[in-house]
Amino acid sequence: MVPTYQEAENIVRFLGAVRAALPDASILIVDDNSPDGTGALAERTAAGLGNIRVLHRAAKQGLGSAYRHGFATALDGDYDVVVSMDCDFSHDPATIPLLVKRIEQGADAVVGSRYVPGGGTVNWPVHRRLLSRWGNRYTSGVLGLHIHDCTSGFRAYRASALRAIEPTSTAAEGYAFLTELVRRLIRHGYTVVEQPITFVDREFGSSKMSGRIVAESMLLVTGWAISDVWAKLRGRGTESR
Ligand SMILES: Nc1nc2c(ncn2[C@@H]2O[C@H](COP(=O)(O)OP(=O)(O)O)[C@@H](O)[C@H]2O)c(=O)[nH]1
Ligand SMILES: [Mg+2]
Repeated sequence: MVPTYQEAENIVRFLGAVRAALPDASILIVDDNSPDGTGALAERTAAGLGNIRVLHRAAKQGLGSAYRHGFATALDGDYDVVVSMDCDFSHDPATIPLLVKRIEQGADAVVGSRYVPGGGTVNWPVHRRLLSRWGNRYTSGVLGLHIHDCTSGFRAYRASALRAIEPTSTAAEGYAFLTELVRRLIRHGYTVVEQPITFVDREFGSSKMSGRIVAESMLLVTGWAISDVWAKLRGRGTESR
């Protein structure tokens, strides 16, 4: 499941690379009517490669919304594992089999992680690196999660676990959506593991990240942390009564 917006320079090569990495996988593209024609290019490539579906949405509605739509569509199908990733080659298609293998070995979800030994980022501007590294430190710290890269979109999920946490009932517009899924998986008692990845900044096209998305993530994460503390206090209160 791959959200795309303005990825005309990447989409054709990307679809070929995913097909080469995992020939039997069905590919789902969720495109928000990219003005550069990404959706049409995906359709044309799909006609050649087969087993690729393209969801065409009317307009840019944000990453969270694209993920909700894409996951709902994927979960409607009869799949055992759902993989999500970006289209800009920051996530190496050759790594997909490693993520899937860890699900086969027993994990319920696998997060491709930049912030565990063996993982890293290449060519990312220093402000993005700092923001991501410290944003993730804050997130896992205040939410008490053992995952070091809660905002990585390169993941594999056991379909039954993804279905159980109801991704469509989330609300975030940006990458806080990804943090929310990790939080829900762990709260449901699912096994979430990290697979080290090297995240390489895109060569073509541009990032759609914005200050608004960063602010949303900070606010949501802080709100969840406060509600955790509140729930704990109330829990204690009940016990002592
Ligand atoms: N459908 C859809 N895809 C999006 C949207 N925003 C970003 N994407 C895609 O989501 C992935 C990650 O976005 P990107 O801009 O590379 O984020 P960054 O890696 O954090 O800078 C890429 O495949 C984008 O094309 C959106 O509003 N709608
Ligand atoms: Mg990117």
